[in-house]
Amino acid sequence: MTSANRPSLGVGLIGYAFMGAAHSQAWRTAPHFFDLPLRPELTALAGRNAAAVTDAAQRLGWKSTETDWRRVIERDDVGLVDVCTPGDTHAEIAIAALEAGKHVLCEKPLANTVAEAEAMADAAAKAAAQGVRSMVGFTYRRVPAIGLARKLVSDGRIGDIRHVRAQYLQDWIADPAAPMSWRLEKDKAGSGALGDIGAHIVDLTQHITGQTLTGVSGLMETFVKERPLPTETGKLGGVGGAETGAVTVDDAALFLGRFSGGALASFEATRFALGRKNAIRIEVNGSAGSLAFDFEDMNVLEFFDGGEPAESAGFRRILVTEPMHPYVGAWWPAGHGLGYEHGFTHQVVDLVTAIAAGEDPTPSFADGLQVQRVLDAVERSAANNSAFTEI
Ligand code: SOE
Repeated sequence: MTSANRPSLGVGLIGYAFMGAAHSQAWRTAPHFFDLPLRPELTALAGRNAAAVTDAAQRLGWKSTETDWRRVIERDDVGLVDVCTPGDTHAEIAIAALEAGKHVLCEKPLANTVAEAEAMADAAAKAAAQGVRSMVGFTYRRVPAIGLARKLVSDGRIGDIRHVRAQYLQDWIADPAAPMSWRLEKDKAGSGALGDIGAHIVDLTQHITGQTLTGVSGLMETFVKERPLPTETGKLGGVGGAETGAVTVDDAALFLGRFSGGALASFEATRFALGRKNAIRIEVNGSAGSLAFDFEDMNVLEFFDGGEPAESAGFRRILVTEPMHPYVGAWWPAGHGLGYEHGFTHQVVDLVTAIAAGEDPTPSFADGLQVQRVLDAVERSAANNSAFTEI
């Protein structure tokens, strides 16, 4: 069968800002580089402002628009709903879509509260029994170097894991004049650095190690409590005016954790690490070796093999661009490298492949709920003088 006569999968995307644009390019690109069992159609894009959503649909390649997400779910030509809205609407949209028999891809963090995430995971389990699939968008799992890190751990190359050290460092609001955005409002985002970027390093470290966090001790801070209201919005940030609004989420969240296999972990999620733009740094130390990753050098994984003679042992830089590395064979010759957007494309590939195979993709809504429980435990710990809080 040629890709043109594969069965189609109509996609309805809700939201078209930063994440909507990233998902749009993934839906457009995936079938051109990967041999997908279903042919994604960019069927409908939803947003509340008719003129803005029409403009976005033209730019991003969507065939039609809706101004009410409910209409997308009602459409017979939509088989999958992709939720790229702020967290306060994830539960309502995703549950309605699953109940209508639509597969769902939902941006991270899964929800704003554990209760919402539980309701979503319940809806996903009921839908799965009817063959309806769901996935939460922890897209960095699909960076080839992260896939290789997970493989090296599961192949035993690191041995028993003793330490996990994870940081997600950004600086886009380090300037107190940086304007308000929905990401700084608790009602819309649930939490700040903790949920937006801390959620990624919780998911990534659990994914790489194959273990889960069992307890945490946290510290959270909001350094700038009042910011200019935006007169213009950008992908992140924008332009501030004279009026101000209250920041109701954390600017930084730090926590210690214990993993189910006995490893001790430290986590740091901040939007105030001046000069660090999107530095996801993960280091794992085991009894047989160590691994280190930094997203700002995302095509590289560092590996220290503890079995090598001390005289010549040292961290080696593995350029993760060989055709046998995860996903890489579909792209460019060795050494040419991938970027941020490729993780989203790989996410579409894995989701569509699972749907066609009648399998549940990962990370599931249950995985998203487990991350939500970690975030909630960090918040409770921070509110209780960093008391160790079980998950
Ligand atoms: C903003 O902090 C953000 O866009 C996150 O929301 C994304 O999940 C992350 O990939 C990049 O930073």
